[in-house]
Parts: sequence; structure tokens; C-alpha cells
Amino acid sequence: TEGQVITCKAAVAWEPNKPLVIEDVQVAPPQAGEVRIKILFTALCHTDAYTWSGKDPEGLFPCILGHEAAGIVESVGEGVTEVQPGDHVIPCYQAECRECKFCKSGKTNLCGKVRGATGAGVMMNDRKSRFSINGKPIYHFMGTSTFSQYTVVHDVSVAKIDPQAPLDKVCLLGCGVPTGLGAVWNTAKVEPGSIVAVFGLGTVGLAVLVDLTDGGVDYSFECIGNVSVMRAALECCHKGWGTSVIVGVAASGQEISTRPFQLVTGRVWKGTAFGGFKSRSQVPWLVDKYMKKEIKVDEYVTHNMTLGEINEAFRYMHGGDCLRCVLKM
Ligand code: NAD
Ligand code: AHE
Ligand code: ZN
Repeated sequence: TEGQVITCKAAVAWEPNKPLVIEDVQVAPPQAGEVRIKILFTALCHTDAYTWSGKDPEGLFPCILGHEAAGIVESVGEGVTEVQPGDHVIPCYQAECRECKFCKSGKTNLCGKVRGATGAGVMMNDRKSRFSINGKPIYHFMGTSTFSQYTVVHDVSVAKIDPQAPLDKVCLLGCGVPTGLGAVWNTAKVEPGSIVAVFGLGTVGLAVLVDLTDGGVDYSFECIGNVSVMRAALECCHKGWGTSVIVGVAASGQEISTRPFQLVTGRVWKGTAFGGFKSRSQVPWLVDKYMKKEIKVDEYVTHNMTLGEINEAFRYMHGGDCLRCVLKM
């Protein structure tokens, strides 16, 4: 298949909020600096539903959503040296080029190299999509588009992982699990013994918290995408040092607010993308930690379904008993 167009199944979002349609999609070969991946398993993340809803200012249609997945490299374009066909990989929506000013700063995991193209739903080389249906281009999403049996990504967006790792589990290391872990380890840098509140798992109310905690929590995390809860999460922090981390993604047009006095009196408001992890460097390390049973992943998989059942899988996602649904491609 190397160098040839592959026709495969993909779930296409033709329009916001309309059911995804399983289509035969043409996937062009990878160009210079690109990697074509056979996706074996993808999970659904709340962010896919967010963009699908039409509330993402960067949302483009028609597109192929999906960004939490694992697969095997099918072929690579010119100049790609770090992965080769057969390698087991996790696509990384947060790239890591190690050359741009963000990567070199040592202060952030955000990478600037391909962000413009991925936000525009195209590949950087020619600002075009590698996906089409009968000649009509279909946009990429987050530089990953994993709701397809084959996808093309930039080489700076691929993490090569231990081939022994179960792909139906470690696909979760493409987004949800690292985001939560990294928000605690990298962004907040929570110390043992700290008092922490997590909003988005149905935690206790603000007033009760503050009573219980003698002045507020040391750290809080908003994992919903609700701007009122973001305010509550900041304001339940302790005067002088409490830090609140925004993880949730809020809809287009939404803004956060609080009295500046909350910050003047020492509370800190931060945010995190992919938990602050450097993707290509640290996703393989997270996989190794999982293999050594140092971090939990299996516990988050509550449902297993197939690509053809993706619309039903999204309905489960919005239900109360679903954490992550993993689709077999
Ligand atoms: P999810 O739907 O599985 O979890 C959200 C939880 O919040 C649910 O359990 C829901 O019951 C709860 N909730 C909703 N409204 C609430 C309220 N008012 N008070 C308390 N709890 C409430 O979603 P997820 O996949 O875990 O993602 C969570 C958020 O994080 C989403 O906004 C997603 O887009 C975002 N996200 C951000 C990053 C990042 O890098 N910053 C990465 C992954 C996900
Ligand atoms: N296009 C959206 C941005 C959404 C967003 O903030 N995405 C997170 C990852 S969510 C994964 O589930 C992120 O990494 N942001 C940093 C970046 O560069 O996109 C919007 O609302 O505009
Ligand atoms: Zn996600």
C-alpha cells in the first residue's frame, strides 16, 4: 500500500450535530515529514463531542474527528527518520518539534510548528487535506483524525511506544489520562498532603468545601468546561496560595470572570493542555509507567464498541456510567 491511495472506512462529521456517517474515504500517501498510521483503536473524548456540536470556533466541516488513539505506522513520507512502518504509535494532537520557540523555552509543552495547519484542518506542506471522498476534501481535526481506519499526521505528532503495550488500553494515553495526571504533576505541582478539589466528578459544593478546609483548598481543577464552575473552582482556593487549574474546554463566546481581588489576594489561575506533557518525549514514558503498573488506565475503559457503532458510543459518553468508550476500528 506504500505510496498508494488507501480507501478505508471513516466516520465523517458532515455538519455540526448531525449523526456521523461511516463513509469510504480516500487517504492519500504521506508527503515529506508525514506519517500514515493504521488506527487500531480510538476512544472518544468530550472534546470530540464539543467540536462536533458546532461550539468550537476552530471547528470545520466536513471533517474526521478523533484524537485519542493507538495504531501501527503503515508508511512514512520523505525525510521521516524517527518512525518506520510497523512501529506502534500514539498520535499526539499536541505536537513536539523540539525546535520552535515554545519547545525550546522549557516552559511549556505547546508546540508552534504545525499548530496553524492543524487548526485549519490541513497538512502543513501544501495546506491541503489527505482525506477525500470522490475528490471532495474532508478536513483533518486536531492533526490526528483518528475516527478513520487510516490517517495521516505530521511526524512531530507521533509518539513511538512499546510494541508490547495493549493498544486497546494505551490509546487513552493520547489524551484523557495524561491530561488529568499532568494537571496535577506538571501544572499544579501538587505536594503530598495538599487539599484538592476536583470539579467534574460531582464533588462537594463550594461553601461546604471552604468550611471543611479551613479557608479553602490548596489546589482545584475544573474538568467540565463550565465557566461558572471555573469561577467557583478559583474562589474555593485558599487566600495567599490556592491555585486553580482550568482543564475543561468552554464553548465559543464563553468568558471567565471573578473579582480581581481574588488574584490580588494570592489565588492563582492557570490552565493546562495535555497536562503539560511533552508529547513525543513523554507519551512513551507514560506507556512504560502503565506497563510497570505505576499508573492506571484500564479502569477508565467502561465500554468497548466498534467504529460502526460510533453514534451510539457518543450517546453512552453523555450518559452517567461511561468514562471512556474504546472503539475497535
Ligand atoms: P466527561 O464528559 O467524561 O466528564 C465531565 C464530567 O463533568 C462528567 O462526569 C459530568 O457529569 C461532570 N459535570 C458536568 N457538569 C457539571 C457541573 N456543573 N458540576 C459538576 N460536575 C459536572 O469529559 P472528559 O472527556 O473527561 O473532558 C472533561 C473536559 O476537559 C471537557 O471540557 C474536555 O473538552 C476537556 N479536556 C481538556 C483537555 C486539555 O488538554 N485541556 C484534555 C482533555 C479534555
Ligand atoms: N479549538 C478549541 C481549543 C480546544 C482546546 O483547548 N483543546 C485542548 C486540548 S482538548 C483535548 O481533549 C488544547 O490542547 N488546547 C491547546 C491548543 O493548542 O489547542 C477552541 O475552543 O478554540
Ligand atoms: Zn481529548
